[in-house]
Amino acid sequence: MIESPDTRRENRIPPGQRVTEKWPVLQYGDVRHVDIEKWRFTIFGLVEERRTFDIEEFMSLPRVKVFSDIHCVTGWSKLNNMWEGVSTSVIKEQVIIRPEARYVMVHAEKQFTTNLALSDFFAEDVLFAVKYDGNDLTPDHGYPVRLVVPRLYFWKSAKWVTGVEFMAEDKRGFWESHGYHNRGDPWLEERYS
Ligand SMILES: Nc1nc2c(c(=O)[nH]1)N[C@H]1C(S)=C(S)[C@@H](COP(=O)(O)O)O[C@H]1N2
Ligand SMILES: [Mo]
Repeated sequence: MIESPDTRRENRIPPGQRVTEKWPVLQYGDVRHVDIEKWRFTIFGLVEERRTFDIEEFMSLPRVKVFSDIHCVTGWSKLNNMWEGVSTSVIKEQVIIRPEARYVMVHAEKQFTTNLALSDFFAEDVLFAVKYDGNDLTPDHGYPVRLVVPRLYFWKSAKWVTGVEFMAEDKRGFWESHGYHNRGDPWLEERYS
């Protein structure tokens, strides 16, 4: 099990955040209901050969558990979350990434995107989660697969993920081009830009 380093801070609540016990559901538009038979996960962009996984192939990749806190830019934080899924380090082993690649765009259903620097994407506590607290994700929290980036605001944690694109230049994702910060470190209050 990997403990996100932020969970070991003496003060776990970033500035301007309040703790909630509930788990709010937030996204642009409606909850997506993914047809599991048609779902695919594609690794593309600056890779030697793109790879596509169907649900069975994705679910048979090695798993990791990550313990982390959630910080939403709207002001709520939810502590002590246990995720299980595929570490981004496992994704890295599935392809040969070209040396020019420095950023990723994570893609989700209905054209949702979010961008990350490679160093944030490959941090040890980042995973494509398939389970929360031992159960499959529910549709409203991203079933079948969501990204979890514990050390950045939760809008980076794309629900209903369909793939990841490696890029040489940074490009803003959905919320990042609608006024949110490009990176989103909650400890620096990188909320809007
Ligand atoms: N596909 C998709 N993922 C998304 C979003 C979205 O609009 N679409 N919104 C983000 C935002 S702003 C937040 S706060 C979290 C909320 O996740 P939750 O509903 O599981 O709490 O999902 C993130 N992931
Ligand atoms: Mo959000």
